[in-house]
Amino acid sequence: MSNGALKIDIDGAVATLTMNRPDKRNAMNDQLLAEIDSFFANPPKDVRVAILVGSGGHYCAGLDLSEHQARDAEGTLHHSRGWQAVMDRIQLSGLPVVSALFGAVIGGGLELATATHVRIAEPDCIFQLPEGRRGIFVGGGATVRVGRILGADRMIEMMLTGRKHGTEDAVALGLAHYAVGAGEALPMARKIAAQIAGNAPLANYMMIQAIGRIEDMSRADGFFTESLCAALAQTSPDALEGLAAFLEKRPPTFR
Ligand code: 1HE
Repeated sequence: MSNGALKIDIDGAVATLTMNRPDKRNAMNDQLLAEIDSFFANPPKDVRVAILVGSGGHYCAGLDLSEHQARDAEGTLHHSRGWQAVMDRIQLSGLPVVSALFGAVIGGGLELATATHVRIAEPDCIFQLPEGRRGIFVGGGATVRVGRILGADRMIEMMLTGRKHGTEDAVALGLAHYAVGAGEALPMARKIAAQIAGNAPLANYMMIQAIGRIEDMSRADGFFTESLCAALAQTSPDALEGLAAFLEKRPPTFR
């Protein structure tokens, strides 16, 4: 299925979303952003995990600078808030999202990748925040998501210098979780997606919804929220099934 900028392939419980603007290194224009948003706003019923990948050897080269319009402060505020809303939707739609990374993971492309939950990187990845060179600033959530992964100090250095981190650095810094060989990111993403799709849906949902929010809470509120999540998950039918399957030495069958 394709509306143009985003190709959507569904195989059982896994949807693969391919950003399909290879001539522009999958730079993000309003259409691509809207198509990604519309998928996560209303994911197909039987889909349990999404994979996000680019075409033509790149993940995403960030904001489409050729379609960049001069906006006033109010217009830029709304544009940035629009990006943040889409990145939030990706992170919190309830579907776990696995990114297969190669080539450019730059600017808004890194903002996009860090809104996804599992990031698998091939050796040729370029992780960069070159906004300073373009005379602009991040606006798709990087100060929060990349800032929390790297810490403010490292993010400031990364932006000031515009340096490019390679895959090994990115894994050490937490920008990516796995380093794989050339051509291996998408196959590994499929493997991991299938594994995640085999978890109990409510357990996946809790991981995605609770852990990031707990990071924003006080310790006391975090511990209490954790207990509430445990109470919901551990009293669900899937918990009975998961525990019984373990004791009976068989794979679980969840709802
Ligand atoms: C683009 C874009 C783009 C490529 N917008 N057109 N992002 C950037 O600053 C990244 C800018 N791009 C690059 O650094 C390089 O293009 C790449 C490292 C990604 C790829 O290099 P390469 O040698 O493979 O390709 P290329 O020849 O540079 O690019 C191929 C074409 O894609 C070319 O167009 P053509 O008409 O000359 O063929 C490029 O202009 C085009 N292209 N990237 C538009 N980004 C919410 S705020 C977020 C703020 C940001 O994201 S700022 C960072 C923007």
